[in-house]
Amino acid sequence: MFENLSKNLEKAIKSLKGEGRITDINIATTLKEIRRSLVQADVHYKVAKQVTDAIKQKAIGTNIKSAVSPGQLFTKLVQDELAILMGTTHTGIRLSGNPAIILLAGLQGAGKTTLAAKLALYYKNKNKTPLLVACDVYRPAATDQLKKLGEQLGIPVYSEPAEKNPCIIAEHAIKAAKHSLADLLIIDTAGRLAIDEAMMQEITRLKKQLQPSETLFVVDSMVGQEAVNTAETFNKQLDFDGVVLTKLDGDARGGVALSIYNTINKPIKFISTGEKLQDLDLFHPDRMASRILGMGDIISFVERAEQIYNEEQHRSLSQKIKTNQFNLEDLLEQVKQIKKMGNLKDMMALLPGIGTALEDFPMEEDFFKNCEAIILSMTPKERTDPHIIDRKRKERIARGSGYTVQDVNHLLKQFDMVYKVMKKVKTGKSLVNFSDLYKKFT
Ligand SMILES: Nc1nc2c(ncn2[C@@H]2O[C@H](COP(=O)(O)OP(=O)(O)O)[C@@H](O)[C@H]2O)c(=O)[nH]1
Ligand SMILES: [Mg+2]
Repeated sequence: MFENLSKNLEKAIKSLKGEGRITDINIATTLKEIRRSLVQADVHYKVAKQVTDAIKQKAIGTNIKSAVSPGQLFTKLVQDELAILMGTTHTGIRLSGNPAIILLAGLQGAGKTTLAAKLALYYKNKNKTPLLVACDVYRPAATDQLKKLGEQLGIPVYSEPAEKNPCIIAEHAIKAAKHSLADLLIIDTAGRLAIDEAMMQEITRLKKQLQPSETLFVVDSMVGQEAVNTAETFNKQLDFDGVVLTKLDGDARGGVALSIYNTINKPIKFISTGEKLQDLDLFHPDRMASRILGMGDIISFVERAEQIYNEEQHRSLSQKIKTNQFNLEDLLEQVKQIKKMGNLKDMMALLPGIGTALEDFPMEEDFFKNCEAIILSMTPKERTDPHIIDRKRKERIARGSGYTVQDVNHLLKQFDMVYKVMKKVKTGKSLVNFSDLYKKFT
């Protein structure tokens, strides 16, 4: 996410690292580089200038304590300014009313239907009982898409194929929710390729009728500056509550995330970072800022991991890592858990330190498929003590799992690498114990 921006900002700040103190002169180049990085990321140059002016003012006025290098101080100042630009702190989602209603709006292809399903999953995991509502009445395929997603998640979808008025469908959906004891309606609506009057009227009517507790504007972050303009138009008409940025896993440059709050003064509430239904995070400006500066976003990682792991598992895993007893059985368990969390590389990127430690680690999806089958063909003894696996055992395991000896070797080599990373992490800042981490950062 925002790789170029991160790289450029890091480079800009690095150029300052050697300096003993901050002066007007020695930060001039760094500030220019920061401004340039922001503009390259598609941030309006006026906004970029505003950011660097603020950083300059604070930097010049700060006494550097001996414990902090100018580079560190500068990183902190840039981080703070980026966070301010994106809204400073997280703005919560309000779910009031019974059922509570979330209305989604945005152009076609923005990711509304996908988001509807992601939100339903997100709130189901928080013990809500969601009902998805198909109000895109123009394309039958849109209802099918939502139904398929609902089926996948085991979450009901309300639709009326014969009804062409989304306001009526929504009204019936409220009755259906009350009847089925659903306490959260998530309403997927129709978008157009570009803004048009009919679409605006329809969504405005829906909002007026439903009085949702959250009206979210969904926008594709890869569209760049144009997305900010679209948000402005929607906001004028609809006065929505917050923004959801989608497709941040793509090659979005970051401009939308950095400019949208500044332009329309509405908070970004969620970010969607992949096609998998788990790829949804609450948006925290401060965390995003530290992530952009390559400092990782541990808290989001922990939050997602927390949905999957339980305390007991944390404890026994971290104990094993501490005592170097992490074995293939644990790896198998980890692989299963990681699969549930979504894309592993993305998850790892959230971790400072681990992200770079695992950079050269070949984590193809195939590895995980092979991994499960191969480990399952091992005896318990082999799983806890992989060193005993000799050529003969490898042949047996290969036969049993339907893979080749080469595959078994590959897996064992990978395990060895994971083992080494675990040891490294253990001796470093111990980032693997999720529960400790969570306590530390919240
Ligand atoms: N990579 C990626 N693809 C996404 C994301 N959100 C949605 N998509 C894809 O974008 C396309 C359009 O999404 P859809 O939900 O149908 O958009 P809608 O027209 O607004 O309902 C689909 O192919 C989705 O799979 C995301 O966060 N990352
Ligand atoms: Mg749709």
